[in-house]
Amino acid sequence: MHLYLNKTSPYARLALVAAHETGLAGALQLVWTDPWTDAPELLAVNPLGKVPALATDDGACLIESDAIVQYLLALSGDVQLLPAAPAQRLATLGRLGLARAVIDCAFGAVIRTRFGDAPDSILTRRWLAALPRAVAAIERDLARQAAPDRPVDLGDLALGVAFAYCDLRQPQLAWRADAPRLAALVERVCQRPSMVATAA
Ligand SMILES: N[C@@H](CCC(=O)N[C@@H](CS)C(=O)NCC(=O)O)C(=O)O
Repeated sequence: MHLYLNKTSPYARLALVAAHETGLAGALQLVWTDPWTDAPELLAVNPLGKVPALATDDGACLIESDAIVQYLLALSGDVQLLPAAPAQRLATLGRLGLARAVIDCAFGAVIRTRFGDAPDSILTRRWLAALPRAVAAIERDLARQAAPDRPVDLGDLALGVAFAYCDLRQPQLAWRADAPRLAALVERVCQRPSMVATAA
């Protein structure tokens, strides 16, 4: 299988982290590409020209990080990262959703500015203003739910990816100040081999 990705994409990183966590990293050939250049080989796999994109050995193409992660979980038979029991699944998906939303806002603000929007444009300000609220919600969620010795799941990995990206691209967020539980979780997640191997 070929995984098209670039170094700093948090979406691509989440897919690659899932590959490491499920033991499938060795089955992937990584194709490093700059999605903004519309490279024909990327467009052949993802007509939208975004990373990550996965091409299977029999020619199927899969786009969108969530879909790629789901496929890797199914392929590996992993049952821990996305627990089946409804209560646990709800908790995992809750963290995953918040993490994905943080990535969308943090990345969206970066990319709008990079492509010429004023840093104080309405959308950029809206997305950046959402980030501290998301941090507070995640901190409340962790206070309510998380058993400290709970196995790491997909929601936790996504939080690690999301806030590592914030550290890289939105350092002014200083999200650790009011979120000790989130800080501890991200610290723990970032020490995992999957995160170390995929650091930008
Ligand atoms: N919803 C997509 C987002 C992917 C995405 O926006 N990737 C960025 C890199 S971080 C990209 O390739 N952008 C190129 C473009 O939008 O043309 C996913 O979850 O995979």
